[in-house]
Amino acid sequence: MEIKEAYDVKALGAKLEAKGLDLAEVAATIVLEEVLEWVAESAAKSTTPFDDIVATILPLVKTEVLKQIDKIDGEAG
Ligand SMILES: [Ca+2]
Repeated sequence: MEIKEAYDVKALGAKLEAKGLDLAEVAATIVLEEVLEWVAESAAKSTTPFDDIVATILPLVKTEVLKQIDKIDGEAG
């Protein structure tokens, strides 16, 4: 992709993507992992037992959301 204007971030993204650096999916995966870890740690520290129940299904949630994240670039993997 040719740069049409100075410091065209979209063009840079396309160049990186062409080299296999899928930033959108990578970033989304990092955010998901950190958020789920944060929720699990919070559930363990909080006094309410209800979020502990939610925490037990987080691995399942993670699997499902990762499938959706993989669709961001329209390609498997
Ligand atoms: Ca993908």
